Amino acid sequence: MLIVSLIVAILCVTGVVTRAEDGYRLWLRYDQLPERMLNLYRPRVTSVVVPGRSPTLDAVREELAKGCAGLLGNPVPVKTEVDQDGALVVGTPKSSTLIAKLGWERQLINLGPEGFRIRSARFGGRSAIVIASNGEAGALYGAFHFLRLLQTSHPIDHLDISSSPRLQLRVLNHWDNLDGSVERGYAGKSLWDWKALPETVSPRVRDYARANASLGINGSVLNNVNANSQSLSAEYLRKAAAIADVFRSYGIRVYLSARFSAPIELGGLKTADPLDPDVREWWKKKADEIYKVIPDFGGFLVKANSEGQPGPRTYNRDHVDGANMLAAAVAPHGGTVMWRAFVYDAKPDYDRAAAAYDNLQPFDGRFAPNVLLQVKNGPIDFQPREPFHPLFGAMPKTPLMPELQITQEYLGFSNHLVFLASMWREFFDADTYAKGHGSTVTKVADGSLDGQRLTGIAGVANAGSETNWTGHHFAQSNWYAFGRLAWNPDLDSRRIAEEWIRMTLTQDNNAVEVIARIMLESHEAVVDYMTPLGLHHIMWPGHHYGPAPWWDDSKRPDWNSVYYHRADESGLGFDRTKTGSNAVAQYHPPVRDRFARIDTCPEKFLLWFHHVPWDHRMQSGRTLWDELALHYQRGVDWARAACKDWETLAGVIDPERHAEIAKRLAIQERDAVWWRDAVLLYFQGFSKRPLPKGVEKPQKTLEEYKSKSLL
Ligand code: GCV
Repeated sequence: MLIVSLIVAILCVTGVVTRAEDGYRLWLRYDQLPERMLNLYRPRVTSVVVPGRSPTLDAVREELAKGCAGLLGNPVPVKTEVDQDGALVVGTPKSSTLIAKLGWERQLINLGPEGFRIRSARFGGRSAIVIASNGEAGALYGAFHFLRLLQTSHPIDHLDISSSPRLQLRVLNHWDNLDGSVERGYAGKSLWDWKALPETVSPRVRDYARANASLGINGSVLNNVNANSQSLSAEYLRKAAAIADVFRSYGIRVYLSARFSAPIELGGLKTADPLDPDVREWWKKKADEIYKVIPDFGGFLVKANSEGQPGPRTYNRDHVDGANMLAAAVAPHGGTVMWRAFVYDAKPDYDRAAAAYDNLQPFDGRFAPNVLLQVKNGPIDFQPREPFHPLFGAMPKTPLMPELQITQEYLGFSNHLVFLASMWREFFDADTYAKGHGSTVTKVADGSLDGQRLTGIAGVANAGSETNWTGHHFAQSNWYAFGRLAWNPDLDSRRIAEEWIRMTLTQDNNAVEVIARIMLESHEAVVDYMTPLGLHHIMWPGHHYGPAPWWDDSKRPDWNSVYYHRADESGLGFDRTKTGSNAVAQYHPPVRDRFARIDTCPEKFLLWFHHVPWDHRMQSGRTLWDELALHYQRGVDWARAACKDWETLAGVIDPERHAEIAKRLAIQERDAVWWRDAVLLYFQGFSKRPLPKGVEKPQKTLEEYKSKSLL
């Protein structure tokens, strides 16, 4: 004990252990950098020069002064001119004559109002670093980018960086209810204290905006897609406006989820039929009212005719009628409508995976120009792994906006460490073959495949009222990764992980290596212990935590696990080929053909597309049953190893976060074992085969696993 205390004391003195941390500062900690970097940076960053006054320029100045001073461990004064080497000059050609004189107009125009240029320059013989943009938001993004360079120990002596976002609308979707609860939220209550608003706006709102701006996120939908009409009432609009007032300086627009039946509930109309002139007029007036209090309002997000929500089909109209009516209401103000494609009917013998495509694809080319179709990454519902949604590549005349889920509804809530960048990378890189080889989802999303004028991406937020924002400290990395990929969907997962680790956890090179490995392996590992080989939707119903492959009690067949895995004595998996639902036909031919043949279907999607005999020979030479069991065991082995690896980092990571993360890793290990045992015991009832060598005996009986959920 004495030795341990002594070691910790030495580490503290040498600065290896930082003070205890609660995670509130996210990746914007700005603690002093290691000595080796200070010597390099200090002479190059001596003052901050941000001419001009505006809320955004003030935010830039404040962030840089605070960030640089913290990182460099000495004051970095704010000045009005360049009077020594090492000035950081920031702004737009309008706000700064220094920048105007550089002659960068053309380059800055090409980068757009959100793009930026960071370059080493000289003013009157003095060395400086310029962060310039044609818009103030771009200057802010550039400032955060520069801070990231320092935070990640990037050389800064010969800077020449140009960057602009690949997608226009980079939006977080909050599934936050007006009573403060959050649907699928695992980090406390809503960030928005509706009761206290508009008089009181929590300081967290500003810190949330800063965090988003540091990534380039420029929109936030404040309320749940399962919307309450009240959010559009005059009272709640004033509350939303108070939030928008804080967001504005950080380049973030407020959006609202609109309940389609609001004209009835709020307006007292008899119908919400989108072709009814009174209904159209109501929405137009509502939009006018919103823009009066929120002049830069982004627009509406709509979940219509899905999971009990009202929509145009309630009135025998179609999705185009509904979306275009709302689009017409916000168009005069420059607003957009994000219409969700998450629509699936409960018809007999229907394949849910085919539903969104069947419902929406026929409308390609008919939506108004300010409508985006918001499509989940996969055809079912944010599963640990899904093939890409077949709508990507199937609607060339419609801007498609991917919807990713940052909150871990099906991925162990805020208890499991899963770095989602790897999963999203797989999605972005998927080749739709819509226009031949190389027609990746990225190109559909960034509009380059079909020449879209409007582009966007949405992430279902994982931030809540808990001090560290996301529950699990590592869940912060998924918010971070979403923002980075929204800016540049080509970014490499390792780079994102390493940036986040250095900014958030540690600068220790060995620790960065260990943590990056854990993060990069985590998605595959979680798939291994939850739903390997293409299994999906076998979670406990309702809350979706833990396994319940036996579930068959829900009133809708497609809310039952047995609907998805189709286990019987002959084998396992959902046949989506010609002999089954033929949902595979929704993909373009080379993809379709590869998925449709059992011998060419990637094994990670095998049970998604095929009902496979238990003795089917896998690429490894093993039978399906043995392979499946070994995947589950591999997931458990990884969870155990992650706990051990994490232990070795005590003394490198601050004790507070180290202990909290260790606790959650222990839960993850327990859950992985539970998943393995429950699923294998259940499927063994069909396969009638013994567990292969190397797979541990289950810890409980199947009945015990069935008797209560893991939560
Ligand atoms: C907001 C899934 C979730 C629901 C969610 C829905 C959606 O079904 O379980 O909580 O509702 O997706 O994306 O609309």
